[in-house]
Amino acid sequence: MKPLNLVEKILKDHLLEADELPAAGELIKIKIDEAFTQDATGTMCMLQLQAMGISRVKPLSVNFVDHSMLQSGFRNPDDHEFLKSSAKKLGIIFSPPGTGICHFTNMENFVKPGMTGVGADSHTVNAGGAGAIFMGAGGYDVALAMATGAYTMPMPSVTKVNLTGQLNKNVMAMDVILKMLEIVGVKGGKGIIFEYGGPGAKTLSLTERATITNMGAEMGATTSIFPSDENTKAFLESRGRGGDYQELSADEGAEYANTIDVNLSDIEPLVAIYPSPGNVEKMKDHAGTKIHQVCVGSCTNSSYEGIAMFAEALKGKRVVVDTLLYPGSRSVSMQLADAGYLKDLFQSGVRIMENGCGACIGQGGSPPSKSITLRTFNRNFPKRSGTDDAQAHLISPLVAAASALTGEMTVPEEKEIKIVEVPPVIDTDSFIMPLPQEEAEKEDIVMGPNIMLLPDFDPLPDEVKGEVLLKLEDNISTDDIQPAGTYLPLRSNVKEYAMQATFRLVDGTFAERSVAHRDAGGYGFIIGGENYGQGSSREHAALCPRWLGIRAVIVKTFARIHVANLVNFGIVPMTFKNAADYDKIKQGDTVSFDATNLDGDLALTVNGESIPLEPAFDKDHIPTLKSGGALARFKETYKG
Ligand code: MIC
Ligand code: SF4
Repeated sequence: MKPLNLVEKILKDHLLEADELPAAGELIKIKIDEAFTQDATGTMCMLQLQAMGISRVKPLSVNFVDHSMLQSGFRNPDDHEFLKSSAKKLGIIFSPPGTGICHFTNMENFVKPGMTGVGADSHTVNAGGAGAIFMGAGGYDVALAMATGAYTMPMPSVTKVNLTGQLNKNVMAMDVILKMLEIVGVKGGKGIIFEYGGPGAKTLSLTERATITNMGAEMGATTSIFPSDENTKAFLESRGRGGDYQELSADEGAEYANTIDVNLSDIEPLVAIYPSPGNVEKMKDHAGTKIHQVCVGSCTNSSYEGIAMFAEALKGKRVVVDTLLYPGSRSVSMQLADAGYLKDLFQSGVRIMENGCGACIGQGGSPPSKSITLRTFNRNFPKRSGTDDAQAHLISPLVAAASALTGEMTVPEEKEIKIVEVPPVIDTDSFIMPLPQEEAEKEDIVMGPNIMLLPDFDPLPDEVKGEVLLKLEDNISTDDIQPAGTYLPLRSNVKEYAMQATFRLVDGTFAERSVAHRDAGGYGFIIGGENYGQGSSREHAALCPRWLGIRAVIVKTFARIHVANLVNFGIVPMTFKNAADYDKIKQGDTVSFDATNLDGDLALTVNGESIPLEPAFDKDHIPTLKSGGALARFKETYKG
């Protein structure tokens, strides 16, 4: 038998409707062992399950609350109630606010080696640290996975990352993934699963591995994975889950599409300079730059071990800039307390914040105007911090500690740091379990006044004609399209979220112009450059533009999750056959395309010229596009 790599083994084990794995790029349908949402994407997901008429989910499912926790007003708490009551009724576990960041809490409690999963959040890939294949997806795709236990995606190719050597004392897992970003870039991971291995992998703990797989999202990768070995076992056993362990690795002689060699011993402290996780530079080249704030946490760097290293580096000294800490979970916070670190951190002047996403998604913790903030987070896109003219650079917890003490970007000293070893605190009591089916039938779903039912969208016309409402550059992120931060309380209300936020930070007139164009019978177009839609999985970045009348997005290249979301909301995603044609189109141009045969040659007519296009959708998605979106198509075809 042909030796298989780890990705092939797990995918083969989960194949539905086929016996063999397809070639890279072809669609693959797999069984899903776990599906989850978080609050900022979850309410849409629950609305979609309602619209689908689903009364009970199939795979293990969890609704986490970790993003929208400021609760300044009724909207966030109403969303939480909606998620809790939906969970109870539909058979979903509910993780209430304060329990922890979805990816972190998921790893602590639910992920097992060899599992497959989808989550309505791009950093779902975090779970790859435990030898599982987990992917970020839009809310509709997660709702579908909850309803059917299946997920369809383009078969990725597998790149081996061969790790050798060992981390230096002032270098952390964060620096490893920054190194990968330096090598691969923010779009180089598209269509790829990175399979880590080699002797260096054995030197990394499970939480260090998760830091690395987590930020695979920033390379645009489908996901990343580490083998399951003694370190995986140690993590699971420490959480009373030894029975969930199985050893998993690639077969001897397994093949890979590509190999990247990384010697851990060669890595030095790195930093991703604002405004992209891909702008990786050496910390030492920035040493001495004045900073104004330090934030530690996020799903990337909020483990007990990471925070304990941070606390040890600060011990007995005082931070000189505003320093905020967001632990990954209640369990991590309790472990920090048991070890005495909470007191140490308070004594060092650190602000201990809630176990949640917090400043990472602009829920408080914004830096001052024109300042520099250092963050152990995974994204530093423009304006994401909530302060338009502040710059966020991404760093490891050790760089965070060294810099918080000096008020300048500082390379940490190379010295041994020993952390206090205390056992993790098991926190399964925080979860609210679903009701048994009979009781669930009597349960009502609670929907506050801000929660708007999903709009019905019309089918695609044969001739799509209208105006180019926006022309954009390369690397437009979903934070540019549909900002989060202060707009998060609007996640359950498509109309308000679209009118108040869509492209608001890029062009404040977009929403009003689009509605006027839509109401006059026009179909809106957006033109963009490379890697359009990078970043989060938020389907609102497709849903809200669709509500505003956008029917086609034409760019040089798309990011993976966003293109799936566009299809799900009936927006036709296409790319230029010749990238140079991008220059022939201006904002305000009247354009059209013939959508009668989406399987044939596609072209955009602009100023009397025909510009050839390529579909960015798969042939199988044509019926969805024609029906006006995935929900409409589901209702037409689903047999239960
Ligand atoms: C993010 O980090 O951008 C988010 C907020 O977690 C998103 C999900 C969302 O927009 O709700 C993500 O990464 O998918
Ligand atoms: Fe939350 Fe930030 Fe992680 Fe997104 S990247 S899930 S906002 S901690």
